[in-house]
Amino acid sequence: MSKQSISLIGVPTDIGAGHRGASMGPEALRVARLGEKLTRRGLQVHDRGNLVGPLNPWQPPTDGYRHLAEVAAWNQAVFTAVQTELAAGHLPIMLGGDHCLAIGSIAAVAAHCRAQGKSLRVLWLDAHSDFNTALATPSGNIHGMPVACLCGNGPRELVQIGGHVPATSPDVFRQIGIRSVDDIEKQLIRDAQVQVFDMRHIDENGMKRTMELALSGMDEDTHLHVSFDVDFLDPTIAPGVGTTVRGGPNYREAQLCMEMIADTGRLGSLDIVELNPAYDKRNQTAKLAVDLVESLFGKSTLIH
Ligand code: Z70
Ligand code: MN
Ligand code: MN
Ligand code: MN
Repeated sequence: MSKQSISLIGVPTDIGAGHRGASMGPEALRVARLGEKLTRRGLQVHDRGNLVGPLNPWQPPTDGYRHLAEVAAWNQAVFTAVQTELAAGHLPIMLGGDHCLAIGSIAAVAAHCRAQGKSLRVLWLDAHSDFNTALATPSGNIHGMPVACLCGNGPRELVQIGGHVPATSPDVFRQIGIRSVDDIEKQLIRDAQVQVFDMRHIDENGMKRTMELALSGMDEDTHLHVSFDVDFLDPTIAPGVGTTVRGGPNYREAQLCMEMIADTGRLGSLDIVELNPAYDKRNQTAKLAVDLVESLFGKSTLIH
């Protein structure tokens, strides 16, 4: 078998977020040597550089959305870039950037799966469900809405990215680490029957059982996409995010989560999002994210 080809795609945006600074995430991940670490794991790594898009105008929301036109422009670029990499047989890694970029990346992955007759599974590692709508959102920040948009519940400009409406459906998602969901958003999650493994589930069942459940039902035709919001992690180990929410997975739980995903051999694409160097200390959160991504690509402490 030839070397797996990885394409790093920088998406320097904080256009969908409520705090500035996630736009510095791609460079922080490079400074933490993400590319070199994956190369050392025997992967062929191409760094495609950064996508370009509109600057952050830092405006209040209008009609329930903040920066809608700019979010759409960024995601159109993400969609095209991911589509290109998947068509070339490469595994795209988004270096975010705020979580709104998952609209474009997962729309492209879903289109690829439809064309290839593959089934899609999305692991959404996050403190938040990101299932808000214009009516439900307390903030207007679109990084709180990508899952809803991908399921067809959102503005035309975002729901139509990729051309197929809806891009995908709630049944492909497994959300892990969830501990901050708004009231109306909770009802939307229930109505859509999104499978959520929240922190209570992890506390009661352990990360091992949680991941067995979240990864069950996949086969050799499954494309696994991981959308890794760094605020998934407990803020004591990962302070470098815009919104910290206490009570997240600790270092060992996060490692096991990544190792069990690696063991499936099905990983086909990845978003690393919401890393915010403006809130970090000596790039420690970027280094931790890189450490975890190495595990996601098979680095293991196991001897046998
Ligand atoms: C809240 C909202 C959010 C971060 C997503 C928070 C959304 N549910 N925050 N990711 N960091 O405003 O929609
Ligand atoms: Mn190549
Ligand atoms: Mn998120
Ligand atoms: Mn989050």
